[in-house]
Amino acid sequence: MKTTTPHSRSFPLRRAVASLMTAAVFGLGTLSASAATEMPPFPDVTGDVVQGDGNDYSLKFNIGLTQSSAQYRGLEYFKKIVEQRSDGHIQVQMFHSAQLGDDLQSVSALQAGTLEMTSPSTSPMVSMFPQFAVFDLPFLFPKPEVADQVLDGPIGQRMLEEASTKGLVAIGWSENGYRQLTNSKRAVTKPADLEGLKIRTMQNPIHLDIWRTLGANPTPMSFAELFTALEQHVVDGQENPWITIKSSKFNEVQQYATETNHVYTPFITLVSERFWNRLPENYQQLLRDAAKKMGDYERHVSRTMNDQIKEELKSEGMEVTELTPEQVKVFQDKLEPVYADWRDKIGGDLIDSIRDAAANAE
Ligand code: KDG
Repeated sequence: MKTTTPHSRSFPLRRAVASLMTAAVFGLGTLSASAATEMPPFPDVTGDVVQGDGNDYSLKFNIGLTQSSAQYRGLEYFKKIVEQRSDGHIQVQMFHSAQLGDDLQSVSALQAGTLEMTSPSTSPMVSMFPQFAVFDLPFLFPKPEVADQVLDGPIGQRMLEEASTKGLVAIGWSENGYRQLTNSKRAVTKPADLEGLKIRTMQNPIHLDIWRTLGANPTPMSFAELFTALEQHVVDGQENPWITIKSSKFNEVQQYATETNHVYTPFITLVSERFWNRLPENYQQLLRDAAKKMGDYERHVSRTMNDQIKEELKSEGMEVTELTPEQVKVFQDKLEPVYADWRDKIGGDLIDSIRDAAANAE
């Protein structure tokens, strides 16, 4: 187990000055994480201009994470592809930080036809699509390649088809990522350290089950309310990927982090069926192509940034605990009952097919 706490508390001021200077030099838009850690460059937009029906279309795409997230970077690339390959006949307006609502509000807005696109986490949508719960099982995806195999393979394709209902059209996957625990009370190296800690979870029954089984006191809450709840100590901790901890500034209200990698969360790219049905087929295919390219690039950004950002969080004063394989095993063993609880509801075949994929990827 490794613990690092190198820096003094005056860091935010020095950092702000440094970022301002960097932003001045490179004229970068956002002043947050990207100033410190460069996002991989956008791939060139390839493919011919797609013929439409002569009409112009504008689509609003709303996400819950900030402008400094890998998700927003992916969305910027999506906008480039769609606008360039539609020769400007489709205009994409980007909204971040739940400006037009959180995940569930955005999904409802798609169904109502007041919003055209969004990319929620699968976790809050388990009540609508129970099969998504498989992604919330702890330690099911030992490495990102297994997630890619599942999402880009028959299982992922079938889930997109099954989720293309209830006023929604599901056209692609991207990555929220591997989740890490943070809290404001103490370093956590074993389940016993979670005793009495109030942990915020996504609005998802398996995540509640996970943290209850580990001995913590879980509270479901929308992501849009999380920073304030941490800042006001309504909850002691939360769990999200490193890039979200940084881009949402959780490290400014959380002193301790434990690298648990306990769940891999995907984003699913959704379109309002009302908007979709107005589009000519060529433009429907263009959105599918762009969603695929956005997903591939966004995963690349997320994975490229992950370790860099963990090191940055350490250098910014966060006490990061990196568990040994033996310590991870203690969490895994403690969570085995979660599999027993959810196997039948999710479907043993689906779980076993992913476990097989994981075993073959070893
Ligand atoms: O829109 C952001 C959400 O997708 C959110 O679910 C992110 O991982 C998340 C969380 O913890 O809520």
